[in-house]
Amino acid sequence: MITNTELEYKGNLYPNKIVDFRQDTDKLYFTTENGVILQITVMRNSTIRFRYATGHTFEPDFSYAVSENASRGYNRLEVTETDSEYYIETTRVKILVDKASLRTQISDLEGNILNEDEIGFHWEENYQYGGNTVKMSKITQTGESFYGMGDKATHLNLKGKRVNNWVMDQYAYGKDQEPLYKAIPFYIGLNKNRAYGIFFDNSFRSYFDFAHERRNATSFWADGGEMNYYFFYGPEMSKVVRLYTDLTGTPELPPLWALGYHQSKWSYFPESRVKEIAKQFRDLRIPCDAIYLDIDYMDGFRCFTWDKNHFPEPKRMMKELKEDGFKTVVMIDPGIKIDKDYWVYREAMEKGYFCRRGDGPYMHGKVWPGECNFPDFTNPEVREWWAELYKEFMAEMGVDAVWNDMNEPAVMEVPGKTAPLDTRHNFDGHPCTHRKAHNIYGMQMVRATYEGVKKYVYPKRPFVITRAAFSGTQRYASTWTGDNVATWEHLWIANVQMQRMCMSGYSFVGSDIGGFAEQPNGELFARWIQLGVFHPFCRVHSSGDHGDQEPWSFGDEVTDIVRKFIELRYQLLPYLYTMFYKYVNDGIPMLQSLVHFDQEDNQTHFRTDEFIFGDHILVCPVQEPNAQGRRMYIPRGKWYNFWTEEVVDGGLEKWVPAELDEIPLFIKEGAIIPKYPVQQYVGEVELEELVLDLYYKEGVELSSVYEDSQEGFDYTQGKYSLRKFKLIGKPKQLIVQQYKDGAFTTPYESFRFNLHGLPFKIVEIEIDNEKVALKDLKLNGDNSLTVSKNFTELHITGK
Ligand code: MIG
Repeated sequence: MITNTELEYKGNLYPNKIVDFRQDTDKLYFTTENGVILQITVMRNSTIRFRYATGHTFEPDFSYAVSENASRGYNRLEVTETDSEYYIETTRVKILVDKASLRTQISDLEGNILNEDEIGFHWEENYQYGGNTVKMSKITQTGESFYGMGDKATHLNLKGKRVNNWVMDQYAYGKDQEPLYKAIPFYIGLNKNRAYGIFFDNSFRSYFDFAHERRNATSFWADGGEMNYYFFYGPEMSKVVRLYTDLTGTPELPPLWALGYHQSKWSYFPESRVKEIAKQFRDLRIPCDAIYLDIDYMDGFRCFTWDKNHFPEPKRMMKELKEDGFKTVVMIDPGIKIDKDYWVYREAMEKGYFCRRGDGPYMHGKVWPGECNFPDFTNPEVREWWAELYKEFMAEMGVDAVWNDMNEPAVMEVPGKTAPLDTRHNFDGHPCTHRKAHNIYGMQMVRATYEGVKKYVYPKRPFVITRAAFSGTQRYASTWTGDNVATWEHLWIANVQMQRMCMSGYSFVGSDIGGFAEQPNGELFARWIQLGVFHPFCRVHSSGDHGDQEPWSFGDEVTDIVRKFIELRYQLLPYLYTMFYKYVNDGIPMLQSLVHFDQEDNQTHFRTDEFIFGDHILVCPVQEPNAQGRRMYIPRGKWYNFWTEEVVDGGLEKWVPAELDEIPLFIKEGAIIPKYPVQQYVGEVELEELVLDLYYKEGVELSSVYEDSQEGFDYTQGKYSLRKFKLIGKPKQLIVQQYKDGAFTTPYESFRFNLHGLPFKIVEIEIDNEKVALKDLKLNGDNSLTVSKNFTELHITGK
């Protein structure tokens, strides 16, 4: 028997033939006979937006992901028409729209196909919730590879995988587990040395299939909303990443201390324990800039309160920590304890700021404080209120920074471990249920936190950390990869996740070094620290029930190794800060996977372990126990082994020794690496010189150093110092040119050049056309010389 319901179900629906075309400046509208409208917007020469409506109507155009500061503008937009197709051309791409099917095909101007609809846009009506399941399928090219997608704990190259985006608290997740804490629906395709990117700006649960279900098709779809995606063209992968990052934004520069080493635990309390940890760092001379207070500092897990027994005088405690060079970072969760005597709860109730269920009652759920209500951070008024809650903490008590946890939101003991799907949200004036708001809920929470922290730590810079994130969250906060495990496999996962996040526009990221759940042995902890000091955010954090996880918890040998690597990080701070500056200003990822570094070399397409820290340092973690080294791929070019100074020719796999106190580390030839002295915390030591480790190369190489006052906002008024160095190496001569920009005066007067790999003996030195007698030079031993920081051209001649 055929029932009515079965008759109504229409299955997949497809656009049919185009009956109308209209252009409105940069927007082109193609309407089909059956009421589908394709809107193509030329955002930039290489950034094109595709948006599809069914039933002749678009939703209001609104996005949490796209940055207000995204660049716009193009140099050419031409539309032509044949009997069967429309063609749209910019200076970089050509888009074909098929009149009979609405399918599109994008090629470069030489006609090489970059990306092509297979079935293209199609949809299914959603009878339960209304709206559509919106779908897109593209042809997968033979040899095509896929990258990106945020925090997926799987092979860097996504070909053959299916993933989905629904931010989730995933305690002790495993390799390939899906979904995790972040939703970043952005991928990069690479085929025949041409890279493009697709960002599906849809906050509903979304799915991506990279030639998994069908070998020749890549598809993506979402449970609701619109088919709304941006296409970016390279051909360089680095350009695709920059275009995506420009669209979704970058953060401001953090205070430099945020790039130091941070120590956390669930939880350090009472005050005496916090002090004891801090003292150990100083006694053992292990640099550390921040100490974290997890949920137990609160009074009964009530946000914005203190447990008076464990922390009787938080203001004094934080002041004393500060005097000793420690910043205090405290946790704030979204769940507000239902307690009529608790002011935050009362205020939110009075103002109607808590989320409600479909039929009206408040949404409640159990978290650490017991039964809680949850503020609707998608309401701008709620965000303003939340920001103000930080006033006392930051401005009066002296809290330095905040981490937001559990903001997926994570809810205990309920199916789905989050808010029920009928929970209602304001969505900045576009009311909806949790189905649409879930993936951006944590982002809006941390956005409000960022606004509050920024306002009340002023004139200092805000530093905020979030666990949940959607595309664009990088504008507000740094992030960590959640509750990982102290296993070797998780060391592999951490390495892949950091690279993937960096490729997905989100560079300020780190893992819980050593693992959150369970306990590492000394060897695993040492190997993880060696990797973690090369991650943009560097913090040890672990759960309370699995033993101690401080640098000194694993015996003297490991303590020394940990100190050595944390010291190296502090020496590299100017290099790391320059990486951050480039990320903020140009969208350049702080870590580059090898495929991002050299996409022309097919050998890089399936590599996961090796990566480039910034643009000149090659790192490859040791990821198994009892290793005395490992095989790794050295990318093309010449590289100096950091430990031995031996020069190797890349483009090959190589065994690299690395006992427990070393990690395979290489410096690209020609690099000039700036270094600060070891300090116990940022700002401890007055800088007397800037060390520049120069690695000779025959040929030309560019390096730069960005500096400013490390805190505050002077840098936005031109008070920064950007030095660009051009190294020109010849068989018997080395030339270094310096171009300086910005009005910041660095505290030191001179550079100390350490010249590595110089193939000649120095006989003459000229600075800005003046010969310097060798006897007048401050030569600090072999090939190390001190030069005024103001030079513009240095000639070192040899024989
Ligand atoms: O349900 O605050 O990922 O870093 O230590 C666990 C306690 C809640 C999860 C976070 C973790 C944090 C822990 N939190």
